[in-house]
Amino acid sequence: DFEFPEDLNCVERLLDRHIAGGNGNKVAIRTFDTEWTYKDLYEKANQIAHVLTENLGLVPGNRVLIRSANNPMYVACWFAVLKAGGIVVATMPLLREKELTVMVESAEISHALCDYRLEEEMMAVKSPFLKQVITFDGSGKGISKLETLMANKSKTFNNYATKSGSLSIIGFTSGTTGKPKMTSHYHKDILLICEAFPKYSLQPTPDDVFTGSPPLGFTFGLGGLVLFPFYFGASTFLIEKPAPELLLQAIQDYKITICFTAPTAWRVLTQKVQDYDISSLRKCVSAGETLPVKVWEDWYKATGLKIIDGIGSTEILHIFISSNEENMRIGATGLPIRGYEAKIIDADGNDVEDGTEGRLAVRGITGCKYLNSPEKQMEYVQGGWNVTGDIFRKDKEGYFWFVARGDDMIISSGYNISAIEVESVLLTNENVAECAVVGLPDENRGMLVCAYIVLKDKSKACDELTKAIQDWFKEAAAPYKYPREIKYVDVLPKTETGKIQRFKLKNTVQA
Ligand code: 3SK
Repeated sequence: DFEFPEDLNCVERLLDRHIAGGNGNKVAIRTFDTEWTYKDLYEKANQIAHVLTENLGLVPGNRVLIRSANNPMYVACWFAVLKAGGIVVATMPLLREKELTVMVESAEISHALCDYRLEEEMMAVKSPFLKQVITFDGSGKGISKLETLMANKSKTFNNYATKSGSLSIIGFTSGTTGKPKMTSHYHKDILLICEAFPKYSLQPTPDDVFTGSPPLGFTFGLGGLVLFPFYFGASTFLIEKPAPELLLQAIQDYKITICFTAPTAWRVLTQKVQDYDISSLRKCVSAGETLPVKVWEDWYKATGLKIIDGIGSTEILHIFISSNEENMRIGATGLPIRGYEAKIIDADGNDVEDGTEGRLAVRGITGCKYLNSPEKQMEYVQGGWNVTGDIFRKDKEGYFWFVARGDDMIISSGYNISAIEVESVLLTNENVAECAVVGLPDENRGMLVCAYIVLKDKSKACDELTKAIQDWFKEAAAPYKYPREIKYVDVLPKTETGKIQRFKLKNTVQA
């Protein structure tokens, strides 16, 4: 299953094959407003590929930025760039001029395809690398520059003859540490991940309908909402602004069978799900952050469905540890999936005994290939193993249990305290809507546990409530873990993929 020919353009497997196989009339993408068949998608991708090569001077190997929310034109542009031999650099729609400039300069981006509704920040980017910025209409209602140029182009295109080891995409890490890195993946990697997580955990069929909230600029979303559905000849439902109510509406009205989203969204979906008929749903996938047991249990009680947790990374491309309904252990992230091995190592890179906490290392069919950063590459890949920043432990049966992000351990008075664990306890308090826990420097204890809390009712914030939460915490978990400092905030800083940016909280406090 993991063998692909040397001559390979991944678009042939994901898209063109369905046309050649007579499935062109099958729906590939739906939104609340529109419906595209595989033939529609194929023809539009071909026309865009013509525009790129004939009007915009794209040559194979050029890097092309795509800036858009999740919509059908985004997907057509993604396929078109690869058909033309370009390399896709997908971005999150909310990025600002400064962040876009960093990407353009570091990835040497020559072309940008941008939804006209997001053009202001894109047009402000000034870089000698960027030769062409062209807008399209992701809303599908009007017409923009790209659509005008597409109008008289042929609906067929001879794909550029890439190799299985040609670069296909460049992904920027989401910046939880504040410093984005450039990861790269080959054409074969795009197909390899389709043989891994979906076959292990989802067993997709052409009848499946995928949906979810992650942006396509995040490889979790790219896999779950484009690569997996199309690899298996299924269809995808895209939502530009995936509020929980819209996800539930889509599941009900469009008979969604597989949904990808993050733990925070699963929590909110649980509170609203009783108002919808979600009987079509058969697989629920969570990644991006560790899934609290309470979220899993509440969703299971409300729906009878077991959320499949998983951990992946932009470096590896998609999920590498997960589970399926047969082997799931509640609270564990799971087992290495087909195509991957994982182990726990200590700070010197030595294997540790089962049950001991340490750094998670993984190797398999895909792996980290940082661009322009040999030092970072040597740091991340040691002896063939990709050493993630996450702290896990493995039990005797081989299950991996999340402990903390590598940088989320708080060492206070000699105790190792997981910020994530303190957060998951706090989340079970009736007053707490959201929280983030960080360690602050402290003369006596080395570090002090500090919780930033978003209250369900912010008018309740007062010293008495702080004392009540602290006393309650000491009953709910080991007292040494209790947050000695509590700060009430209206919102928590998050990346666009929903990860809490704890480093920002630490920086605010130290400043
Ligand atoms: O954050 C994750 O767990 C993840 C999952 C799938 C693909 C990519 C990432 C970063």
